[in-house]
Amino acid sequence: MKISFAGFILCGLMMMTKASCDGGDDATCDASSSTSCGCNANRVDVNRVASKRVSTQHHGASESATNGMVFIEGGVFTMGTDVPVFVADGEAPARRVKVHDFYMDVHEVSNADFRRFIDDTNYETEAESFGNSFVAEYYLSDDVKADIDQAVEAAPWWLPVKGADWRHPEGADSNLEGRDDHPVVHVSWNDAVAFCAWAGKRLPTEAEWEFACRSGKEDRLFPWGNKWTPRGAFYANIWDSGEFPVENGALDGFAATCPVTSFPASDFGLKNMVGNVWEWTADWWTIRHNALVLHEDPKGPEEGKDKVKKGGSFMCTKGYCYRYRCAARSQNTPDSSAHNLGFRCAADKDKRPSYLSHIEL
Ligand SMILES: [Cu+2]
Repeated sequence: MKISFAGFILCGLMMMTKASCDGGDDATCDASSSTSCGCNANRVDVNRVASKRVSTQHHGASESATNGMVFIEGGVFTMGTDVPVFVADGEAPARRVKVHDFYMDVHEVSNADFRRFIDDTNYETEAESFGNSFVAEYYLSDDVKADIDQAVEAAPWWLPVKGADWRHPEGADSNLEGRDDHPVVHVSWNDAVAFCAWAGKRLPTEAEWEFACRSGKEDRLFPWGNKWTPRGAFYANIWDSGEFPVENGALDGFAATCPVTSFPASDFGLKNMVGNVWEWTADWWTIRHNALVLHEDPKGPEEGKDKVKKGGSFMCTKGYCYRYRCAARSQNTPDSSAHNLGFRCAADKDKRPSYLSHIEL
């Protein structure tokens, strides 16, 4: 069985730093807690990644095979923040960034969309080939939990669950019934790249993603502003109440994923940019940024170990993992997959495939 436990050792260590972030003002969360496993569950043996890629040729995608996209007019914006919550995540410094026009998926890629890709290509996701993926204990049945090895049981809430993959989000005894319009999860960065290529799209760069998230607003935490629930309304799906990771109040209506069509769209017409599931971006991870120059369509480092993910997920909580902000970021190895990690695609202005009309799910 190919399960790597190193990630859990990391998680275990990070657990010990949890207290520094709990309960208090998040702006004081110290650097050591920034890689908390609330956000990360990495595969460690990255060697297996390169062997499996589908053809990047776009074949068979039809009008109904993809989410709708919105045209996003480029511009200059402030990326990152000078008031970082997680210093070690490289949220700071704020720097001026220019992005050119592009298209962005309105929604996170849904299970229905992903199924079209699989039916068309017979692509096998990395979670399927590894035979497991990461799910938090809170979401598992007793049967599934009983089947998890002792060594893992002793670790924190992220568990490598046998048989967990995009069709079985909570392990072998789960399925997608009633969740066609939920975001696909347990997709690695490599899987996401394969899907986007099939759809004639690509992953957004981190800069594009954050520009899209901010939807024209400067110096705001969320796509809609600074208040989490303006006038008492919910705009996104996080672990909003209850003691993480054992009690989930789900005041926003969802303890796990929600339909990708849920909640109001941003001023740019995008849904669930923060919360619901983490979204892969194209960029390699770095925490070093130069605030002295204007960056034009930055694409991140040439190489790296981890890929950047943005937006936070249904598992993010303010007291523990306040990463459902546009400036927040986290990282995973490109072969990693998890219950709260999905993606959406972007496309170049001049490469917009003809079938990408505005289709609502
Ligand atoms: Cu988080």
